[in-house]
Amino acid sequence: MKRTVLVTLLLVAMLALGAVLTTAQDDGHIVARIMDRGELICGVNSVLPGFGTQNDAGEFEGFDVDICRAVAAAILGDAGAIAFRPLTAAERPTALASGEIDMLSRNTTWTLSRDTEWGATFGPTTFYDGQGIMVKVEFGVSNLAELAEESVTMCATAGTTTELNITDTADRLGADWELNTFPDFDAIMDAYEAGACDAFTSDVSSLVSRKATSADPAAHFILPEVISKEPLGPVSPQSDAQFADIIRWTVWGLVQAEEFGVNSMNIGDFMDSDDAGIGRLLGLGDNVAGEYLGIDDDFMVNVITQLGNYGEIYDRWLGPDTIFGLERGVNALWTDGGLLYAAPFR
Ligand SMILES: N[C@@H](CCC(=O)N[C@@H](CS)C(=O)NCC(=O)O)C(=O)O
Repeated sequence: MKRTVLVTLLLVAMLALGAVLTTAQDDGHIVARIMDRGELICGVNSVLPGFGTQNDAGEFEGFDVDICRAVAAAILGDAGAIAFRPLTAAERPTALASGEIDMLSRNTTWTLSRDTEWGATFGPTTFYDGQGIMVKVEFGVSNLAELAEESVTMCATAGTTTELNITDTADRLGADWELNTFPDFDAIMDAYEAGACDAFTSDVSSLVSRKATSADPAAHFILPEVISKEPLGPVSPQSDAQFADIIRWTVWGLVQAEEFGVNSMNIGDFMDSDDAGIGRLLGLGDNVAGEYLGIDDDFMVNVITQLGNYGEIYDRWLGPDTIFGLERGVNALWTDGGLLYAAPFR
C-alpha cells in the first residue's frame, strides 16, 4: 500500500475516533457539572406570578420554577439544590448556549426554529397554552372581529413568538394595528396601564396572571379568541442527551404519578407496592428506573416527596385555590380527556 494511502487511512481513523470521543465527552457533561457543583442552575421568569416570580423573602416560586426544582431533586436528591437566573424573553437563547444556565423553564414555546437554531432540546410540554389579547373594558370591544375594526396600538414582549403571531393575525384580518415591543412584562404593563397601549397580547396564562395581579382586575377583558398554539416546557442544550433524558423522564414521572394517584401525602403507602407499574416509576425492589439515566433508581420518590405530582404542582400555583383559578382544560391527563400523556417507564 502506498504511503499516502496509509497516511490518509490513519487520518480518517483518527477523525472518527475523535468524533466518538467528543460525543462521549459531551453526553453527560451538564449532568456531571451539576453533580460537581452540587446545584442546578435554572433560567426562569421573575415577573410572571404563578409561573416564575420572587416572593417577599426573595425566593423564586411558581409552576415553571417547580419543574426545575423537580429536576434538581431527580439529579441531586434535593429540590433546594438550585440557583435561579431571572431572564427576559430575549435573553433565553444566549443564556442557554453560553452555559450560564443548565436549563430553562420560563414559559417558552416549542417551535421548529428554536428547536434547531437555539441548539436546544425541548422537554415534554408542561403547559399547553395559546396566545390571547387583553384590552381595557372601557375600550369597548368584546371579540377579535371588533378589535380588527379599530386602529390599535398593540403591545408585546420582544423576542417572543407573541410578536410573530400577532403580526400574522393582523395580516390575516387586514387590521390596522401598530405593534410596540418592550423588553419585559413590567414595562408593557406600565405602558398599558398608562394608556400607551390599547391592547396587550401574550400567552393566555400570562394575561390571566397579569390581570389577576393588576390593581383592578375587573377593568380588563381577555378576548375569547386564542390566536396560536403555545406548547410551553423546559429546554436544555442539545449537546447533552443524558441531561435531556433526565428532564424528559422527570416531567413524565410527575404526570405518571398523577395518573397512578401517587402524591406527596400518600407516597409512603406505595413504598412496598406490588403493582409493577408503580414499582418501575418509584424504582422499588430491583427496578432500575434511574440506572438508565445515570441517577438514583428512586429519583421519582425524591421528586414526588418534595414537590408532589403534576396535579399537585399545577394546583399549588395555578389551580382553583389560587387567584388565577386556571381550569386544567387541555392540561388534564389523557385519561380525563386532556393532552398529558407519559411514555411507559419500562
Ligand atoms: N411563550 C412565548 C412568550 C414568552 C414570554 O416571554 N412572554 C412574555 C409575555 S408576552 C413574558 O413572560 N414576559 C416577561 C418578561 O419578559 O420579563 C415565547 O416563548 O416566546
